Amino acid sequence: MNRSLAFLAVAVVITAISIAVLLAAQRPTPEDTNAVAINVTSRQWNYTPSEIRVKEGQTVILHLKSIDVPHGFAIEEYRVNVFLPPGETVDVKFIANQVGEFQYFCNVFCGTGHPNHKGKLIVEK
Ligand SMILES: [Cu+2]
Repeated sequence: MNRSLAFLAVAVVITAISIAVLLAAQRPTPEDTNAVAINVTSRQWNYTPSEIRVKEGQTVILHLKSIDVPHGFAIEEYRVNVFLPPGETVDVKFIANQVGEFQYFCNVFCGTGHPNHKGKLIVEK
């Protein structure tokens, strides 16, 4: 009896920990109304969308996905630099606190069109 109660208690604790870990591992979601989430697809040799326009101060969440070969995604001014394994979604989050136009580009050699694999982030006042 005591043994099964102990077993039950352990099972409950393990379940609770598992749920907590799963919740913590979930992708970031817009936690304020000032946040914007954008799906970005990467392929040889462009990003869709090729232009991202946000407002100064917005929290920007990008859900990045390569649909063919390994690519990268970088925005130097925002210290964004991630690797995109094909088929996986990689999330990036930053606050658009610099106004202007910034290039996002692929920094993983992905074929002959690699040098032109880029897009534009526009942060407006
Ligand atoms: Cu690329």
